[in-house]
Amino acid sequence: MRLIKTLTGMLLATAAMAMAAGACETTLKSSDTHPDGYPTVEAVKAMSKSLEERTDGRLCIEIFHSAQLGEEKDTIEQTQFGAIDLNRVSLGPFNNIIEETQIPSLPYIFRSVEHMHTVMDGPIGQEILDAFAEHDLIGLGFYDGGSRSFYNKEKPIKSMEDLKGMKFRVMQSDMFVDMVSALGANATPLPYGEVYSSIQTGVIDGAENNWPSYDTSGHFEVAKYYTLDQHLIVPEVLVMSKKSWDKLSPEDQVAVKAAARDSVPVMRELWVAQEKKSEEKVRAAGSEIITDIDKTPFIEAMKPVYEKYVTSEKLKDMVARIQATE
Ligand code: GTR
Repeated sequence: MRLIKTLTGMLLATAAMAMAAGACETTLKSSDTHPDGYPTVEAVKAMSKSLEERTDGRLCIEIFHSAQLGEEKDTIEQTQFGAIDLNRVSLGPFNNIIEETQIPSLPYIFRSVEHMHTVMDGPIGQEILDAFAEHDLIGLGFYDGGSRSFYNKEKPIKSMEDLKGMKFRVMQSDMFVDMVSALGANATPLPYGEVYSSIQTGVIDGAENNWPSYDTSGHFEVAKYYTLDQHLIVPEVLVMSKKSWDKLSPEDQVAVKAAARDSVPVMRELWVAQEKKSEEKVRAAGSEIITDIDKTPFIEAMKPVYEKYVTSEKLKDMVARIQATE
């Protein structure tokens, strides 16, 4: 009797330890380029918790943050092959693969973050998520990426004139290369992890990103002039490998979608707080923030980008519907 009691006690203790470690029957592997604590990473942790609850412990997620599984472009390929189950990425690196993702990535397409939310939470967002299916991926939901602006190490940029001839890193998307060219500057597409040293060594003068990335990447240390021209409000996306998806029961597929949905409000709340925290940090560290900038010439300069990328009737219609969304 005593032996049984001891054994039962040991089993319970092991189970408790396993629960504490977040163990579950099947652990899905998820990638993120950002460090632990970043809103996207924390949101996927919230998703894991919800998923574990919704599936009675059948599924949970382990997050490989800080680009442990590679840079975004490579991890997208690995997700398509099924070597990575889940991936949290910007829509930018999908632009060359899935044309629908170019639309919410167009410069100045959204009037505000609220406008972006209304569009991406509605039927247009769903059409874009559905477009992933033809590319061995399942689109699960959108996260926020704030608005992206230029920063550089040379000088305060106060107008489009000041951008002339400067070299900026962009995400690996042809459309972003054209966007920078249309502004009179030169673009170099590079993986995120190479930006810091490329600015430091002068391969590029700067890059463009949102407050939290400008902060947590440390780019503010090497590029102190940040001009809030807000040329992009690119949503971020959470995708699952179609290969991993197909292994799940229909019931668990429903749970994955629901858990992803549960994580969106968590992400949005964390995002707002992080933007504020990052802004305070980089200002205190001595970054010079240029807010007084006329965006009109920037918006006008984007016409050739729209002409080059918004070509089919389907994409033109999507742009028109976004512009008509209140
Ligand atoms: C960040 C985004 C990342 C990555 C990075 C970049 O804002 O959250 O997913 O795309 O920008 O510029 O590569």
